[in-house]
Amino acid sequence: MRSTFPQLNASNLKTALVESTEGGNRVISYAALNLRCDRFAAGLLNERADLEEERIAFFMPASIDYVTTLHGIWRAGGIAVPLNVASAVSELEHYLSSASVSRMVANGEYRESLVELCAALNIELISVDDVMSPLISEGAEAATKDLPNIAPERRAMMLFTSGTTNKPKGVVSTHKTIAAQITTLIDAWAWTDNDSIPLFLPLHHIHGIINILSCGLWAGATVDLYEKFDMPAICEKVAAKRYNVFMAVPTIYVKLIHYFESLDADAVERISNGFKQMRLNISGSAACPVKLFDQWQALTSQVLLERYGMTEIGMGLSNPYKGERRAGHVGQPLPGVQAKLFDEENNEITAEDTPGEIRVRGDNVFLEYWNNESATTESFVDGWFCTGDVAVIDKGYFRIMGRSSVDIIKSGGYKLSALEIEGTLLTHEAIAEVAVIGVEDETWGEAVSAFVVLKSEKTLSYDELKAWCDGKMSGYKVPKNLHVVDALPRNAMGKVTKPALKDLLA
Ligand code: MCA
Ligand code: AMP
Repeated sequence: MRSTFPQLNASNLKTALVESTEGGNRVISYAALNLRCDRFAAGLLNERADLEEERIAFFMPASIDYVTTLHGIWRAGGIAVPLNVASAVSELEHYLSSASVSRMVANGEYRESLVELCAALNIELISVDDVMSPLISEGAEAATKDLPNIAPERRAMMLFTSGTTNKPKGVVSTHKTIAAQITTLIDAWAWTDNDSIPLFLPLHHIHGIINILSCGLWAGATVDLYEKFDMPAICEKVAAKRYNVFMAVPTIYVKLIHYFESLDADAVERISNGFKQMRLNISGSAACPVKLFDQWQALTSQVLLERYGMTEIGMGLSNPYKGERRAGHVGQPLPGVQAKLFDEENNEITAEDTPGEIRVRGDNVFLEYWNNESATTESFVDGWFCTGDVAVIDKGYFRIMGRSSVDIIKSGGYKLSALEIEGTLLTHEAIAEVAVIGVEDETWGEAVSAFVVLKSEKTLSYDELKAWCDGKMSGYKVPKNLHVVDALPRNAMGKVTKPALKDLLA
């Protein structure tokens, strides 16, 4: 017997995953994928009965091996720690040591890039083939017979989110959390085994892991895996009417619209017809501007379904599948999710148009921040998780107003900590003081902008800074612009007043 949470739809020989590679497509059915996950789990266990929440990290793009690893760890009783393959290797050290990771799964060039780091941290570096090949000769039966029975309350996954503090925290969810996050979306968005969806988002975040991959596999749909957002290849498949569901962050819809502008009218018509015939297009992870909502509808006839979520809660609010999808709004609580607004004195706000913090309760909410009891306790009030996002209720629908912290930036769907970026920039030998803010941007939503005071006699150009950041932080964190100033605006307490920096730009 093995855990029922979270499960793959094991029913048939239908295609579960299609992996696009340079050499062509690799296709796997549900039955074959299940066997692979079992074998991988058995290989991880080796002689042990249960991994007992051992943390196993993996550094892989979207692939059959990624899914094998994720489900294999779950089936063997471990905690899956998927890492961002776009991370600078220097950024991984914090994730690996704070989670006390003992094994790391990576293949090919990704494996090569980790050899030194894993040796330094005493982490065993393994590949999917290393783990599975000893079992292949033993046949299907041998692989499955000894997998443990996993209680739904057991820890299953750790994702890292940038907090307002310097170091990203590990957000731990259980099998039960993950199952709740998946099933609410299966119901709300009417997933079926007739669905077919492209997956091109990174696989270390809820959007890719839960909303697309896990929902698709739970429903018995077909998920096409792309290593990255390969716009021409994806648009070709859209034009060929391969997909009926499409999920992306607003930046991707902006990029698609720009791409259309570079194509001739016939090509645009083919692709927009491909979108037109879909049953659902979803936008989330960051605010979808009303202008973008309207542009997308004009181009494709699709009325974007906008929803709101967070690493700690999965999805919380959604516009309806059937019913009014209102631009600039994120809808209402999903089935099984409770979401309310509260004021600073922890009083519930029920009046319309009165801003308050969104707080969430339900099986979808994470268990804890790893090894950080105080942060976990502080993020809950009376059992409600405090999101830090401010919203109003406007004619029955939630509308996001912004965040309570200026130190969180959302760029292209990635949540970034201004303080983390500042910490790295401060190690530059020319920089004396620095403040990082997010500045409104049509493509990225917010663009990372750095204000620096230089040490005396030093100079720094934007290109020099960008080159220096290479390898020290993920590319998407690198400031999009640099402002050298004589002094940073500070309040009477000496704290930088970040809103004043935005005023400087205006
Ligand atoms: C890439 N670049 C970026 C970003 N992405 N800069 C700022 N912000 C970004 N998000 C930079 C690169 O560093 C590079 O810079 C240049 O853009 C081109 O990089 P490339 O990788 O080719 O770009 P892309 O493939 O077009 O990537 C854009 C993207 C990607 C597809 C929108 O950022 C992405 O996948 N974003 C989604 C992240 C996501 O899944 N978020 C969900 C989190 P240079 O040329 O200077 O080197 S989960 C969540 O938020 C909650 C739960 C929720 O509600 O979903
Ligand atoms: P993360 O911590 O990376 O999961 O990012 C979660 C954050 O993304 C939320 O706290 C919100 O600030 C933001 N977010 C997600 N969806 C939306 C949306 N539809 N509109 C505005 N902000 C959103």
